Amino acid sequence: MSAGAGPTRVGVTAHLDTARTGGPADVVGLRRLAVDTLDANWEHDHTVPSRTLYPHQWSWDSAFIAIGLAHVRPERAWRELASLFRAQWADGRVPHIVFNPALRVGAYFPGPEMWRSTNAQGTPGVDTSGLVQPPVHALAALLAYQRAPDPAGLAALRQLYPALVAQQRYLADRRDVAGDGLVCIVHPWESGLDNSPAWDEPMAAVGAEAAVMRAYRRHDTAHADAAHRPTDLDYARYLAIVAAYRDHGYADRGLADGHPFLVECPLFNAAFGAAEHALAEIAALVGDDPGPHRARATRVTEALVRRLYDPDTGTFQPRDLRTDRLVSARTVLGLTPLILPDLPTRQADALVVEARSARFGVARHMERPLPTYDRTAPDVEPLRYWRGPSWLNTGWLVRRGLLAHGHPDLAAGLRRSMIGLVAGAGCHEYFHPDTGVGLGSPAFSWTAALLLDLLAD
Ligand code: 2M8
Repeated sequence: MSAGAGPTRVGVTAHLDTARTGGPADVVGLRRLAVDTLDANWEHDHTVPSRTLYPHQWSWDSAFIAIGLAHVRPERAWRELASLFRAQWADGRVPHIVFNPALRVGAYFPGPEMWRSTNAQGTPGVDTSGLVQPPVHALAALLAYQRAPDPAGLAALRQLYPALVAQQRYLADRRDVAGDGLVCIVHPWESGLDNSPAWDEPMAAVGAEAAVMRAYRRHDTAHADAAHRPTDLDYARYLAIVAAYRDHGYADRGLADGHPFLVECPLFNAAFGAAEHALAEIAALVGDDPGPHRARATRVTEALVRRLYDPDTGTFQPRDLRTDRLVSARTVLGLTPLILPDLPTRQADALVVEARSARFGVARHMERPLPTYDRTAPDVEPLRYWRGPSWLNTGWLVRRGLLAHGHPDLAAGLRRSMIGLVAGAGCHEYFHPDTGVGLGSPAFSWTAALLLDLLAD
């Protein structure tokens, strides 16, 4: 572990109490910390998620970051989104990583030499990955404008609108592998929750051996504790899936005929539907017709309920298209369809029950932070990345959903708990779901950005 990247040991009770005092000094200090973190991670036209672990530009990170920047540096919020969309491919896909050419080879693994994006059709002039991430960008653009509604913001929104529409069109036209109105992800990295237990079942079918990793040098384990990161076997499988997609020219035709990972993810599709709701509002602001966006949003919600809602467990589950079965692990992914304002009451109520259960513990006065995985599961791993720890972006999404469905008291509890995490441990990448100890990068951009948003609300 590199200097300064170690866990910060602060008792959860102490920092929740700090946040509960909520005095102006706390808020001023926290805001300062968040702004300093974002300033330190700013890189000419975008913000890196972390200087050490993730030194390039990441897609959904930039969306969350723009929401926070809008509170303090609105001009940067628009530059953040504009730089990401400059790397959009001709087919509309927004790549999940945009590589900074100024960085040395090996600054991140897997780098451009693995992706070889410029060999594919219709790619921009910069090296990128060929995958996508949850399309939270239209929502981010709308929120950025609402948080700083000035003429420059409106002009930026107008400029971004066609690119946001093209992003949705790519997902709808090229990634509806099952033809059921939902987007299929072709790699766990596309979910953003890379090694979530939700992917264990589909990943088990991907042929690879941990030994493959001896041929490569992982970058992440040089900067973070290997026990907190995905395993070598996970990485070997990640690379096998990247190679399969890349060698297919990143073409989406024929994916159903053998691509090793094909999954419909509830969070990804909730973001896809929320994007149409946001685009309807943006359309009204920029003088376009909101009607088609509203109609598409309705269809996405219907498809999510039809295909991914599991009435037996009362939550949403990913569907593995290779087996046509819902996966069984209960993760925070299942709660995120709450962000859809038109989610039917039956499903919304069931998700609130799930959120309040001992598995996730959302409450007016939360005893512990929201985990990313059922904390009662025998295989929960409180230190390992997306297999238990608490992350601010998933909490922020669930909180939005609770507000959208009339649960301000639960939303307030979740907000306090998230602010308490940062008050106690700093702008860490993720946090221990029992103790609140800070884990991963100690200066992580979306934690800082979403904290700013929570403080302002
Ligand atoms: C993590 O993912 C990257 C691969 O994309 C990695 O592990 O190297 C995830 O937490 C993802 O959600 C996030 O966007 C990215 C950068 O913060 O890091």
